[in-house]
Amino acid sequence: MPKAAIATAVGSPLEIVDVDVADPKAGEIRIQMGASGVCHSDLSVVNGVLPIALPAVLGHEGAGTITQLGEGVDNLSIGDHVVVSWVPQCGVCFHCERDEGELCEVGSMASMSGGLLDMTSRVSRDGVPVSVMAASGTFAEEAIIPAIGAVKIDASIPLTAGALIGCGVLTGFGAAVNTASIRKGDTVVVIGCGGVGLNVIQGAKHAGAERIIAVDMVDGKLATAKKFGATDIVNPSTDGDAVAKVMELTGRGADVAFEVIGLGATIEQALQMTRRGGQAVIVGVPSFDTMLSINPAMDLLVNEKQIRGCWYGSSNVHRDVPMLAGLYSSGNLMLDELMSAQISLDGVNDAMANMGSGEIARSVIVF
Ligand code: PAD
Ligand code: ZN
Repeated sequence: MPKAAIATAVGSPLEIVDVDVADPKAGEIRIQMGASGVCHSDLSVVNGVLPIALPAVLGHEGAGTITQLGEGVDNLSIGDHVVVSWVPQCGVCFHCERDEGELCEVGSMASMSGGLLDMTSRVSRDGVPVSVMAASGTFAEEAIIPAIGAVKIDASIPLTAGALIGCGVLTGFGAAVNTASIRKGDTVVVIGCGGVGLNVIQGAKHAGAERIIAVDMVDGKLATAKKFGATDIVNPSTDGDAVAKVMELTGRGADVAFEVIGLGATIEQALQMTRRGGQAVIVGVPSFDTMLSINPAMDLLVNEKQIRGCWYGSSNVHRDVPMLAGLYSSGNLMLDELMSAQISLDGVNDAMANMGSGEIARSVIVF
């Protein structure tokens, strides 16, 4: 029986248990998980910030090897290495046709349901169904996922690197390259320099940003941010108010400010740090009852600022995963540097507890 890390109640540590994983239905595949990153969104389920039906196998940043094909899957083969997409993308719905794959109608419903495309999960424990996070559930030795949620990568790419692409990189890099409108020479601010924020930084650099101001409360995170391309660093716990500091550094504010934490206060800061005519991009996931205090007349009208959300880096995974894997292969995407610790499935609770540490960018479970 495969082992999986499941959340049973909000506020309780994940339990490592044996689970049953049924055969893939039509249009699904079984994968043997090779690696899974530990993302803040997993911790947000444990904290109750992200509501999903429990018990549930957590994990949504994974890559593995296909071991079984459900009926009708003819574009993938047993033995293929695949990155798991936590929004399965059908390619033909209203949103996919408009290059908004991250909003795929079929995949979004599944992603929120705790199950797969038919809203049911293939995982159970002692006969009781167990949900899977985001149509994936990558904290498990085996998973059944929709075939449209799998993207083949070259076997030369380590599955650890593939896993990181699956959430943190697609989201962060995509926030800079797809969601935001960064122009060559722009000044950007990235508030929150964890696993996702570091990828916003490397994406912003790739998009041609000249000045990248990293904001974080932990010096170790800021030191890593510099390695990923930050040109300036601000630690509000020692440098004082982050908005004032960014204004002092930039004169008029940033062309684009990204919030990559998930707090109302820092989202408001991102908007305040944005220059007239600039853009604030929300990447961090706040609790669902968070409300903002913004001044529509001044900020949105007179100063013509834009505020927009970023779901999954506005990524078309079938296009962007191979593109990112290619950048990694050619030495133009830092993935090995992102993986600060390789752990076993048993270490997942410690990894979540250590997420705030300055030494950790991303912990990766290796199966
Ligand atoms: P992380 O815990 O690795 O990083 C968060 C960073 O924020 C850490 O470096 C903290 O030190 C820093 N931080 C916390 N509070 C403050 C503060 N008040 N001021 C400045 N810095 C602070 O998380 P992550 O990078 O894995 O995820 C970041 C967020 O992105 C989180 O909310 C997660 O749920 C969200 C996310 N969104 C999507 C999406 O599609 N939009 C996808 C994946 C993750
Ligand atoms: Zn994630």
